[in-house]
Amino acid sequence: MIDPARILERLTELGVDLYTGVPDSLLKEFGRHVVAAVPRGRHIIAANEGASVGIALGHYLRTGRPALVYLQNSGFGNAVNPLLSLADREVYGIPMLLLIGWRGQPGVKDEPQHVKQGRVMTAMLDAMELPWGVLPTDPDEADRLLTSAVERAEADQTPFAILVEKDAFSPSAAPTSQPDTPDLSSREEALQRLAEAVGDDAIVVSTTGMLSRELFEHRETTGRSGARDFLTVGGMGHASAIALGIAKREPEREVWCFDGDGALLMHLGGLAVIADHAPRNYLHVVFNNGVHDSVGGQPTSIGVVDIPAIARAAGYRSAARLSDLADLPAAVADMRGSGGPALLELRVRPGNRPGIGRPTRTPAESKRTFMDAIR
Ligand SMILES: Cc1ncc(C[n+]2csc(CCOP(=O)(O)OP(=O)(O)O)c2C)c(N)n1
Repeated sequence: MIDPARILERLTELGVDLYTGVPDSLLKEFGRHVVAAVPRGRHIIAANEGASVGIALGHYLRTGRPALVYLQNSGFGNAVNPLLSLADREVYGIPMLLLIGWRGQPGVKDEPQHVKQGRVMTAMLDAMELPWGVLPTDPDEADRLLTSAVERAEADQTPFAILVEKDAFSPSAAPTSQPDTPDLSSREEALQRLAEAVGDDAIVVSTTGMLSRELFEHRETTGRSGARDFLTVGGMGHASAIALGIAKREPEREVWCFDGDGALLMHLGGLAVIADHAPRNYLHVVFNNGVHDSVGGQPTSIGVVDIPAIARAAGYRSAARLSDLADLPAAVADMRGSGGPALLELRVRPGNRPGIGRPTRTPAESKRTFMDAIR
């Protein structure tokens, strides 16, 4: 295993002085170290992976130095467009390092949504004609790879990808800094109370990460089938669009999207399209814990955002914020009363109960059950 501090030191020696990306569970220890050790002026957690390529590109234009972009391979698709149509050596030719958490690496057991992306990862890099390597777990070899990656990126004016395998990093010595929010409920408790207030007849589209796992577990422990839940296990940021697609063709039932703040920011433009097109049965709840909780608790930029104000400005019929779960039934009644698209920001604290289960149905089974249950 490699100490994240050592990687950061080596990158600094190599002249890499901007860090940007979207957090990943495999890069959790590296990310924790970057949050603690790199000053805010040199570390930008981006809304999505494509935006972090943009930030790295801008940084290079002004400084002539490569930035490091970190991401989970789930988010590589978001980065493909700016990589190929801007940073590529046949376009502007922008040196940068891509540090990619390799979920679903062949031979390593992982969740269904990671298996295909993991398997095609190196073929995608080859097809894109990007130079790449796998981060060695021996620290000296890792140093050598980083050195040659920066040299190659600069000599060939190209992004260089470094794949990171599971458990490559040793735990960072950096302290975890989480927002201090003792008065707020946990996401799990808020979710359970919301699920009860929403009732069993509605359709629920839940966002990527822990929230979907918590919803699945809640349905199991309360003896519900969860048949009308669609768990957005991959495609982070798209739960609200999926809910829109369903709601457009759903004449009777309510369609609820249970979203996260990181996921909301990832494709924030969707709010305007929802406001423009969603029918009255579209009801949107954002569980705002201020962080990417599911992959290690790194902050999102939601702290500077007034979510209800943004929703209203985008054209939602109503929007509100709630911190005390005692007010939840009234808030749900208000959303129903105003009609959708309506948004509720639910302030919750970061963190999850250890040992939350994972969906036991395959995605294909869930799809069939869901389609049968809502037809
Ligand atoms: C496109 C993409 N990028 C990154 C990830 C990794 N990832 C999974 S969950 C998650 C955090 C989600 O944060 P948020 O929406 O705020 O929900 P929370 O985990 O805080 O409940 C991330 C970054 C992913 N699955 N897909």
